[in-house]
Amino acid sequence: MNETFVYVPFETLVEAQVFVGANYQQKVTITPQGGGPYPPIEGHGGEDKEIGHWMIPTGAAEAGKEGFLIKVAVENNDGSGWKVAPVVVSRRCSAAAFTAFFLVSEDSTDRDWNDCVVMFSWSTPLGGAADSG
Ligand SMILES: [Ca+2]
Repeated sequence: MNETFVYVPFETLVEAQVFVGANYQQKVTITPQGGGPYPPIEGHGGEDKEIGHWMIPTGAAEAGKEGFLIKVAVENNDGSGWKVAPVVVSRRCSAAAFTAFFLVSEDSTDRDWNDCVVMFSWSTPLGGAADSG
Protein backbone atom coordinates (compact mmCIF):
# COMPACT_ATOMS: atom_id res chain seq x y z
CA MET A 1 0.00 0.00 0.00
CA ASN A 2 1.59 3.30 -1.11
CA GLU A 3 1.55 5.94 1.59
CA THR A 4 2.00 9.70 1.53
CA PHE A 5 3.75 11.29 4.50
CA VAL A 6 2.31 14.48 5.96
CA TYR A 7 3.46 16.43 9.01
CA VAL A 8 1.32 18.26 11.56
CA PRO A 9 2.32 20.09 14.76
CA PHE A 10 3.15 18.24 17.95
CA GLU A 11 0.97 18.71 21.05
CA THR A 12 -2.12 19.47 18.99
CA LEU A 13 -5.49 17.88 18.33
CA VAL A 14 -5.67 17.52 14.55
CA GLU A 15 -8.88 16.77 12.66
CA ALA A 16 -8.74 14.83 9.40
CA GLN A 17 -11.98 14.91 7.39
CA VAL A 18 -12.62 12.73 4.35
CA PHE A 19 -14.73 14.07 1.46
CA VAL A 20 -15.72 12.19 -1.70
CA GLY A 21 -16.96 13.18 -5.12
CA ALA A 22 -16.87 9.81 -6.82
CA ASN A 23 -18.95 6.94 -8.05
CA TYR A 24 -16.22 4.46 -7.22
CA GLN A 25 -15.72 3.38 -3.62
CA GLN A 26 -12.96 5.34 -1.86
CA LYS A 27 -10.96 4.27 1.17
CA VAL A 28 -8.54 6.27 3.30
CA THR A 29 -6.25 4.77 5.91
CA ILE A 30 -4.10 6.89 8.19
CA THR A 31 -1.32 5.74 10.48
CA PRO A 32 -0.09 8.31 13.00
CA GLN A 33 3.52 7.86 14.08
CA GLY A 34 4.13 5.53 17.00
CA GLY A 35 0.98 3.45 16.53
CA GLY A 36 -1.04 1.27 14.22
CA PRO A 37 -3.47 2.44 11.56
CA TYR A 38 -6.78 4.00 12.59
CA PRO A 39 -9.90 2.21 11.33
CA PRO A 40 -10.23 3.17 7.63
CA ILE A 41 -12.93 5.54 6.39
CA GLU A 42 -14.69 4.26 3.30
CA GLY A 43 -17.50 5.43 1.07
CA HIS A 44 -18.56 7.07 -2.16
CA GLY A 45 -20.97 9.71 -3.38
CA GLY A 46 -21.26 13.09 -4.98
CA GLU A 47 -20.78 16.76 -4.26
CA ASP A 48 -17.84 16.52 -1.89
CA LYS A 49 -19.83 14.64 0.70
CA GLU A 50 -18.05 14.13 4.03
CA ILE A 51 -17.92 10.42 4.78
CA GLY A 52 -16.14 10.60 8.13
CA HIS A 53 -13.35 12.09 10.15
CA TRP A 54 -10.72 11.24 12.73
CA MET A 55 -9.46 13.28 15.67
CA ILE A 56 -5.73 12.77 16.04
CA PRO A 57 -3.96 13.80 19.24
CA THR A 58 -0.33 14.39 18.35
CA GLY A 59 2.47 13.60 20.72
CA ALA A 60 5.02 15.59 22.65
CA ALA A 61 7.57 17.56 20.63
CA GLU A 62 10.66 15.65 19.55
CA ALA A 63 13.93 17.50 19.04
CA GLY A 64 15.06 17.69 15.44
CA LYS A 65 11.75 16.46 14.02
CA GLU A 66 9.88 18.41 11.36
CA GLY A 67 6.58 17.57 12.99
CA PHE A 68 4.30 14.73 13.96
CA LEU A 69 4.21 12.24 11.07
CA ILE A 70 0.96 10.85 9.65
CA LYS A 71 1.04 8.30 6.85
CA VAL A 72 -1.94 8.49 4.50
CA ALA A 73 -3.05 5.88 1.99
CA VAL A 74 -5.88 6.55 -0.49
CA GLU A 75 -7.34 3.68 -2.49
CA ASN A 76 -10.35 3.26 -4.74
CA ASN A 77 -12.28 0.37 -6.21
CA ASP A 78 -14.03 0.47 -9.59
CA GLY A 79 -15.31 -3.05 -9.04
CA SER A 80 -12.12 -4.78 -10.08
CA GLY A 81 -10.30 -4.49 -6.76
CA TRP A 82 -8.59 -1.84 -4.64
CA LYS A 83 -6.08 0.39 -6.38
CA VAL A 84 -3.73 2.99 -4.93
CA ALA A 85 -4.74 6.51 -5.97
CA PRO A 86 -2.27 9.19 -7.04
CA VAL A 87 -2.39 12.04 -4.55
CA VAL A 88 -1.25 15.67 -4.38
CA VAL A 89 -0.86 17.59 -1.10
CA SER A 90 -1.61 21.32 -0.80
CA ARG A 91 0.35 23.92 1.09
CA ARG A 92 -0.78 24.94 4.52
CA CYS A 93 -3.11 27.91 4.84
CA SER A 94 -3.83 29.82 8.05
CA ALA A 95 -6.33 32.40 9.23
CA ALA A 96 -5.78 33.68 12.76
CA ALA A 97 -5.24 30.57 14.89
CA PHE A 98 -6.75 28.09 12.40
CA THR A 99 -4.57 26.16 9.95
CA ALA A 100 -5.53 23.64 7.26
CA PHE A 101 -4.11 21.76 4.33
CA PHE A 102 -5.54 19.02 2.17
CA LEU A 103 -4.67 16.01 0.11
CA VAL A 104 -6.51 15.38 -3.16
CA SER A 105 -6.68 12.27 -5.32
CA GLU A 106 -7.86 11.08 -8.70
CA ASP A 107 -9.48 7.70 -9.33
CA SER A 108 -10.00 7.73 -13.10
CA THR A 109 -9.33 9.78 -16.23
CA ASP A 110 -11.33 13.02 -15.87
CA ARG A 111 -8.61 14.74 -13.82
CA ASP A 112 -10.96 16.62 -11.54
CA TRP A 113 -8.92 15.51 -8.49
CA ASN A 114 -11.91 15.63 -6.15
CA ASP A 115 -12.64 11.92 -5.97
CA CYS A 116 -11.32 11.59 -2.44
CA VAL A 117 -10.07 14.59 -0.45
CA VAL A 118 -8.61 14.52 3.05
CA MET A 119 -8.52 17.84 4.90
CA PHE A 120 -6.28 18.22 7.95
CA SER A 121 -6.98 21.13 10.29
CA TRP A 122 -6.22 22.35 13.77
CA SER A 123 -6.56 25.44 15.87
CA THR A 124 -3.90 26.72 18.22
CA PRO A 125 -5.02 29.79 20.17
CA LEU A 126 -2.26 32.35 20.08
CA GLY A 127 -0.15 32.04 23.17
CA GLY A 128 -2.26 29.17 24.48
CA ALA A 129 -2.56 25.42 24.37
CA ALA A 130 -4.12 23.47 21.52
CA ASP A 131 -7.86 23.82 21.25
CA SER A 132 -9.84 20.73 22.22
CA GLY A 133 -13.30 21.93 21.33
CA1 LIG B 1 -11.95 12.04 -11.07
